[in-house]
Amino acid sequence: MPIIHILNGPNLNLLGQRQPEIYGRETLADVEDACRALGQEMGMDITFAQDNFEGGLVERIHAARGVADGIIINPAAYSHTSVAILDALNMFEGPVIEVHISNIHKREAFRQHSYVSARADAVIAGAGTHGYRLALRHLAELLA
Ligand code: DHK
Repeated sequence: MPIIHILNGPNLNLLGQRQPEIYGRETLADVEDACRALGQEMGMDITFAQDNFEGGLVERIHAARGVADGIIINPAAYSHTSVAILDALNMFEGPVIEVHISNIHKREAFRQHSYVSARADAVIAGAGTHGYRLALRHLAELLA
């Protein structure tokens, strides 16, 4: 059974409360439940985590090495700033899918560059929280 680590960056713990006009009304727990349900349907073992700290995300990526078959990551604001997360992902052997709930390309100029995209095998932006399930389906294809 493929092992998928789904990692979420800063402020996503407040999903559902933070700027719902941009990020929607679903909570991160709702996203986790939906991912676990789809994972079960597709025969995937899902680990789901959120971290407000850059180093915490780096350590979770290290922990995925040699353990997870694929990573789905919404690095949130660290997408636009973090060479450390890019470097950590470059040490991960499997496919990496980058997810943004909002369409970062329609937003402020500073959101339109993501360091993580230099490593990601696919980038999903603007599909809302459905983007996580799209990422799971794409990983299933890549790992088949
Ligand atoms: C989430 C954030 O927290 C922002 O900092 C990013 C991303 C966009 C999202 O759309 O999921 O710029």
